[in-house]
Amino acid sequence: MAEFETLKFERKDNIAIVTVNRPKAMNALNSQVLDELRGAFHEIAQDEGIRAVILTGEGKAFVAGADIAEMSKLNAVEARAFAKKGHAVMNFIENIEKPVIAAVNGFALGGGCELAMACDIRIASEKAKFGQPEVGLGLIPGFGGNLRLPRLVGDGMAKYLIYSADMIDAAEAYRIGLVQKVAAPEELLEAAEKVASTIASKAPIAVSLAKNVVNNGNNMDMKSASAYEVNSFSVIFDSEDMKEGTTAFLEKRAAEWKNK
Ligand code: CO8
Repeated sequence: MAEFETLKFERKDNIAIVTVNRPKAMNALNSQVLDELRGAFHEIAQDEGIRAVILTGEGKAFVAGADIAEMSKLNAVEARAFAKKGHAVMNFIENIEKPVIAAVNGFALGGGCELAMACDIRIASEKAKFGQPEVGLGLIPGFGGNLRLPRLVGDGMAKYLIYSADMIDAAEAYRIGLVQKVAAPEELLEAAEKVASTIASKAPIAVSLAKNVVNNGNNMDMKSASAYEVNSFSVIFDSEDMKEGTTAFLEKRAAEWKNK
């Protein structure tokens, strides 16, 4: 596995665990972290043995945003390049054909909340805090927050959070549907690993196809999305794993997946 300066990249059986590791700067996303995240997720995308991914942060923060020190010096052309780099990373994570779980251990602010939202599922520590503080800095969200937050929690709540820059705790994030589970801080990774292993025990080809249909379906009108689901559903009937899953059920035994 590749080595990184700002990330820890580990493997536990068929689960990859990526930890943003810049705790002195609250894991803020500078260009190097964004480049390394892209590198790690490219490696994960190509590794057939990895069935699920956990993304977390070292120390008090998940990620406390884009790096304000780096950003404060940018002109418009450089800011565009930085925003494009951030979007490329978020889009890559969002569309990688493996489930990605954010284990939000602490502050997920600005670009950090945007990074968590690019993941498929968010599990939060009771200590986690979420927010889009950009307007308080004279900025607007720039790594997809204006786009993903309304899709996850609805326009009204997203606008409230973005315009007010209010920070919310894990319980409120759960209440509004921004996170799917809350765990005690010391049990967060265990909770994320449990969800990751449950998903990893299902047919990988089916999980990745479901991800593809949910993601693409979200960006289509209902009629096109319906046709897309019908076609995707039928394609899987030519997979070995569909035959294995249904046969194993009928033979009352556990399925053995081949990812084919
Ligand atoms: N960028 C750079 N450094 C940071 C960041 C950040 N986002 N957050 C924290 N740090 C640094 C602090 O400057 C401090 O450094 P030092 O020790 O050298 O003084 C160190 O991390 C520790 O932070 P604090 O002392 O502030 O720790 P606290 O526990 O008191 O507070 C907070 C923790 C609440 C997380 C606080 O640090 C904070 O409010 N951070 C900033 C949060 C924020 O505003 N994030 C949004 C940034 S903007 C953004 O993400 C836009 C995304 C789109 C970009 C588009 C590009 C064009």
